[in-house]
Amino acid sequence: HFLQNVIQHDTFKEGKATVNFIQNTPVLFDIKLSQDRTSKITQYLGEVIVNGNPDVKTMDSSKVFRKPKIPKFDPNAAFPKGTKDLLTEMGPEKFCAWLKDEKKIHYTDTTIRDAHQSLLATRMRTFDMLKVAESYAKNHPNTFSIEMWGGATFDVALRFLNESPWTRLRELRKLMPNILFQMLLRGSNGVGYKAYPDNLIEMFIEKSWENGIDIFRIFDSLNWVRAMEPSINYVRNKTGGIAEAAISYTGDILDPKQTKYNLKYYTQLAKDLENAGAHMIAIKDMAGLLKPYAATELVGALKDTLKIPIHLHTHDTSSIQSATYLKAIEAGVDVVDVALGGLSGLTSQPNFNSVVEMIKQQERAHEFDINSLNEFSNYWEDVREMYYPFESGLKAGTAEVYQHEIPGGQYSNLRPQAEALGLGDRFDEVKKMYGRVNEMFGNLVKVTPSSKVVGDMAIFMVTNDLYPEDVMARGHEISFPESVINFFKGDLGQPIGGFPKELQKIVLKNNKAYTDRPNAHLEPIDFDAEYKIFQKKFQKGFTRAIEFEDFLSYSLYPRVFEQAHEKYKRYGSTAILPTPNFFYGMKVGEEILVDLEPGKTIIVKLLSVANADKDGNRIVFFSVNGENRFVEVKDAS
Ligand code: 3PY
Ligand code: ZN
Repeated sequence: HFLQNVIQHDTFKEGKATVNFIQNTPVLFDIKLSQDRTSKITQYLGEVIVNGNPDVKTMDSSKVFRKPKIPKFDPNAAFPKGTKDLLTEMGPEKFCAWLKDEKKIHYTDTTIRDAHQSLLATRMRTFDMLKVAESYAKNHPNTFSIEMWGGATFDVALRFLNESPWTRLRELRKLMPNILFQMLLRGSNGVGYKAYPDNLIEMFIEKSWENGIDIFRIFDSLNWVRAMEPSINYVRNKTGGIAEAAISYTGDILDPKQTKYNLKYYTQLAKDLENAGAHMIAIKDMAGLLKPYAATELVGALKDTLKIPIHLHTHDTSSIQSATYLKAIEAGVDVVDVALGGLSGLTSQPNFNSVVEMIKQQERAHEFDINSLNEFSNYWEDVREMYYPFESGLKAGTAEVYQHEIPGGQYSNLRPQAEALGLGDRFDEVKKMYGRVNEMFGNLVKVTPSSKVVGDMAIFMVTNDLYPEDVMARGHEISFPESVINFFKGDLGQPIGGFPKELQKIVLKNNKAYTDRPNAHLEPIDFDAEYKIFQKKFQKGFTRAIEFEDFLSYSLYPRVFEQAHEKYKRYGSTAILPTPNFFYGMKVGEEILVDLEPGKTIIVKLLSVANADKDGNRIVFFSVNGENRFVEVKDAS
C-alpha cells in the first residue's frame, strides 16, 4: 500500500519528489486513505442521486442533453505561434508598443470567465473548458487573449464546484500554451470582496503569474488610483506580465447634466494610471453603459491622451453594444472583449462571431475562420444547456440598465439572491431600488465589491419596505447590513467626492471612519510560519499534496476553503465527472465514462436505488467496469 501511495502521488508522478518527499508527505503512510478514487466518486454520485446537488435548486428530469462537438484539430501538430510567444520574445513594453502599432483589431475571448459569470452565475466547470481548450488554441491562435481567471470564478470554483482554481489555471495553460491568459483582479481586494494585507496581494500576483496568468486587469471598485497602484507595481516588479489598469465606466459622458463622471474625469484617471505604471488601459464598462457615440468620444480622447494601448470591455445588457464596438474600432481602440456566440449577448459580452463578420473586409479586419468560430459557438451552446438552473432569466436586452446600472456580472447573481429571500416577485422593485440606493450613496462607481454593497442595501430596503426618506429619518434605529457599515467605514476605500456625510453618520452610529487605504490597517501575513501550520492542519487525509497555492486560497477565503477541503477529502476530485452527472447524478440504466486520471478510465453504470431502510438509508447499486459496487446514502428528504 505504501509503495502504491508513493507511486500514485501527484508529486511523485510529476517527477517533483525530492529527498524529503516521503518525510514531508504523511498521507503516504495512511493506508486507509490509499487512493480509492472509485469508491469516493461513486459515493459522490450516490449522494447526488439520492439527495441532489445542494447547489441545484430546480431540476427538470426530462431534460436530454446534446453531446457537445469538439471542433477538429491535430493532436500531434505543434501549437501555432500566438500572442503568448510574442510576449515571451518581446517583454511587456515592446509587446505593448507592437500592439499599439497594429492596424488590425484584436479580440479577447471572455467565454470561460466573464461570459459564464454573467449568464450562468459563474458555474462553468473546468471539465467543459478543458475539453475544447487545445482545439481552440490550435484553431484560433490569432486570439489576443483568453480571459479565463479571476473575478468571481475563484471563489465559485471552491464554493460550488469543489475545484481548485489553481488546478484550472494550470491545466488550461498546458492545453493553451500559445495565447495570452488574462485575469480580472479587484486590486487591493484581490479576487475577494474586501481588503487584504498588501503582502498577500503581492504573493497572489506572483503565484498567479507563475501558474500561467499573463495579463492582469486591475481595477478598483471606486476607481481609486491609490488602491490600484500597489497591484500595478507588483505586476511590474514580480512578474513578466502585463499590468492592465482599468477605468470603470459609469454614467453617461454624453449627458451634460451628469457632471461627476465626465470625459475629463476619465481621461485624467487614465493618465494617472499610465503614470502609475500601467502597460495598458482597459475601459471597463461593467454594466454596458458606454453608448456608441460615447465610445467615439472616450476612445478618441484616450488615444490623444495616452501612449499605451486601449482595451475595451463591455456587457451587452442593452443589446446595442456591438454598435459601441463599431464606433470604438473606428476611433482606434486596440482590443475588444467578446464571447463566443453561444455564451454571448445580454449580460455577457457582444458576440465574437458576429463582430468578426461586422469588421470583415474593412480596413481593421483580423483573419478568423468564421466557420470554425461558429463550431466553437455551437460547442458552448450545447454545453450551456447543462447549466440551465443557473440561467439569469433575462430574455431580451433591456434599456432599464441605463437607470439601474447593475453590472452584468452581478445581474445573474442578484436575481437568485432576491429569490432566496422571497423577493422573486419583487425583482422589479429591487432593480429600481438599486438605482435609488446609488443616488443615496452619492452616485458611486458600482463594480465588485461596491456593487455588492449597493445590491445588499437595495435588497435590505425592499425586504423591510424602506424608502430613502425612511432611512434618513429613522436610520438611527436601523441595523444596516454589515457590508453597508463596512463600506461607510472606508473598508473598500474612498469614493470620488467622498461619502455623503449625513448618511455616513446614520449608518456608522458610533463607529469611526478612516480615510487612508484600508489595507494599511491589516497585519502582513507571515508566510513561512503560517504556511507550516496550514500544511499540518490540512494535509492529513488529503489525497493530493497540499501546496502553497492552497494556502493562498485559504488566506483569501478561509471558510470556503475549509468546506471545499472537507468535500475533497470525502469525494476526491469531482472535477473528473461529466457536468450532467456532477449536477444531476445519474438515471437508472445510465452508463458513463469517468477518467480517474489520464489513461485510467472507468465505466460506471447505475443499476438501481433501493428504498430507504428504517433508518432512512438507501443503497445505491452501481456496476464499475462490470463489477458490482454499492454505496449507502442517508435520504435527507
Ligand atoms: C468581478 O469583479 O467579478 C467583475 O466581473 C466585475 O465586473
Ligand atoms: Zn465584465
